[in-house]
Amino acid sequence: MTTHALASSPAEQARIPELDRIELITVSLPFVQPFATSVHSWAVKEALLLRLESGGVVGWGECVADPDPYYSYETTQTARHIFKDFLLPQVETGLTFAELGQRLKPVRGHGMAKAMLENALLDLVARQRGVPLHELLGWPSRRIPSGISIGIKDTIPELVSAVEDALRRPYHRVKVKIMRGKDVAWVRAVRQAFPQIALMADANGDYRPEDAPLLRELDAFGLTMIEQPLSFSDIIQHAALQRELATPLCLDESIHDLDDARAALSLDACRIINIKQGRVGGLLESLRIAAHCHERGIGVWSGGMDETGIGRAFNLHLQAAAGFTLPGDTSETSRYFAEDIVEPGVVLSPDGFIEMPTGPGIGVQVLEDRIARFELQRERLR
Ligand code: OSB
Ligand code: MG
Repeated sequence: MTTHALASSPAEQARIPELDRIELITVSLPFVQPFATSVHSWAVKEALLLRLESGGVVGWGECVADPDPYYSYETTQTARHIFKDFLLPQVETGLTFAELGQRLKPVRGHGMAKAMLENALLDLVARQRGVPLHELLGWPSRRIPSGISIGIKDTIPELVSAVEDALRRPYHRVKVKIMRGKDVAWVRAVRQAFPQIALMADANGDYRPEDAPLLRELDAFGLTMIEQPLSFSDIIQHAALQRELATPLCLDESIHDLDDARAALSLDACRIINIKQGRVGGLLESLRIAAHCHERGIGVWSGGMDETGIGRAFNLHLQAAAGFTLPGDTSETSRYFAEDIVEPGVVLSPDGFIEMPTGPGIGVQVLEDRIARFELQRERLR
């Protein structure tokens, strides 16, 4: 298949229906346990949701931005501002998704706000047609191999026991967060306890180029990859680091769109890309990045942003596409929330796979009464 055939989704030519009602809703869901990266620890999931109504059909989108800028410069407030003042004014009945994408191009960055809009429109159109989202995207259903991302812990035994719990489910790959001071000894302990598992580490940009000798010590543990060891803004230094390491590097925060992915690959800055549809401007740009990587033999996988069940469902449908061969970060709902805002939640089969939702659109039922209970703010725009 050519890049074009792989990248060009039937959804590009789908048309935007007349929107009768548009609402932005901010919800806050308590996490079962806090989630910590090298940068910050989150005890709740605050998410901006977009609810679109057309002819009695409702479509949902979720913005993956946090209320704070500790993963990305985008926040729930910047996404609200960009959506209301710059994205929504470009939406017109009858435009194709490809045309809408072109209209949104002049808005620099703000991929999380753009993804929320595209998600809600795609869910709406798929529901109106009565087809599952993966079908609108052009891919048949498949079972998704699941991985898990384990946050920074206080002690090494706590980390080892969290990995042990994950393997009992069983997840297909375990990612552990690392940071300066919680790295080589921590990964060594996990590797010694579980010599055979697919294991990787994610630093969320905590290291500097001069830490290369320390990071090279991780080569001893046969990691599938090291994710985003250096700054979110630095592709060049990742290229230099990749030359020093045997372990493949994976970029997350550094990749905001197809152009970033092209730059990273032409510089050999990584051998794997973590595609978060919510970070790169949506599902259609994700498919373009996946196709570009697939053609070059570069592995991709779907990351996560601890989404509610709405965003998690979008991540699942994306993984129907070719190229998503590595297990992603889509984990079971019960790992994040005691109560979610959709039904059914994500559960692993006994062999560690997730079944693709089968209903129209994202294929899960959005529980509006639950949303009302977790709601911080609701703003009607139309
Ligand atoms: O770096 O991949 C990351 C969660 C929030 C912000 C950044 C990251 C993550 C995760 C968890 O690793 C992914 C998930 O379980 O959804
Ligand atoms: Mg990451």
